[in-house]
Amino acid sequence: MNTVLNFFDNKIFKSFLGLLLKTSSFFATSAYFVSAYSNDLTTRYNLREPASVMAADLHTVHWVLMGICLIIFVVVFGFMFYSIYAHRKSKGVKPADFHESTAIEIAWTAIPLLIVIGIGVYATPIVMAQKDTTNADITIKVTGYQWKWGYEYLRGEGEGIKFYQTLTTPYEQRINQSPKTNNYLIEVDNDLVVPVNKKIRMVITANDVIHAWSIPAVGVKQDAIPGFVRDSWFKANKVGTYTGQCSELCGKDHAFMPITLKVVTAEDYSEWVSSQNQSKLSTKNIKTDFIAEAVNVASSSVEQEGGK
Ligand SMILES: [Cu+2]
Repeated sequence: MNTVLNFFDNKIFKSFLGLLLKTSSFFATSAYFVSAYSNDLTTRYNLREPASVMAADLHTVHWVLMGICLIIFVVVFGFMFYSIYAHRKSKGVKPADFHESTAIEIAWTAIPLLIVIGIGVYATPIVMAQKDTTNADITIKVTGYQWKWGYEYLRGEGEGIKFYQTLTTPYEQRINQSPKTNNYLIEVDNDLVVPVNKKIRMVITANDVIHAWSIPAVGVKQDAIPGFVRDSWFKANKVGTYTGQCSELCGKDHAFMPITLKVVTAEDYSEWVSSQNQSKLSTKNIKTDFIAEAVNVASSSVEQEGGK
């Protein structure tokens, strides 16, 4: 025990503490960490700008944990490099000789354990909140296919709407035969449209292999597993278009099945729903027209054949 007390009292430890203070104040005042903490960095370096409370919470957890990791990193490596430098053999330093210090062993078991428990207590409520899919305003089933997404509005306003979401970036852009646009590999034929400030429950599954449905801006990432149904939810609090990618390696076109979520106002959403229902009716009409036409052609050709 005495060794430990002497250790904390000695010159090396004190100068190490000084070095530690200097390093941490450098990091604390650096523009990078200030802007990272206030989430002002461009999305190029930071996480996507949050568009839901859940995503904002996840950002905070991310930066708090990064902070804890940084402190541990600076303490451990700072101590190590300082010791190596200040007590080098060429200065004639004799290594200290002490073994089996109960106090130190208890400390290096208890401190990490407390850190881990602390992180658990802090992060668990946020993880649990991600699983709470009750009281949703709209329920949408999403199915992963090689290599596109299928959507089906199961409950709430828009019930019955069904469509596929496929990449529209031309193949020529992928093979560098035409210039790439800003929406390269994130543009799709049909956006997933949802109203702002409504709880959307996503029922997630797959048809062939494991995919993962993810929109970072609203804080959702969930594996889509064939034969299983998983669910997740989000409540976007900003109107806008948010993109994501299939996040589970699913085959040769894994990189070419983006997800595009369009968050609109309640009025725009109602308008979208009625336009979808209209187009569904008209495709039904086209289908019936087409069948009638085919029957006509067939019967007329039969008549002609018969006439010969
Ligand atoms: Cu996939």
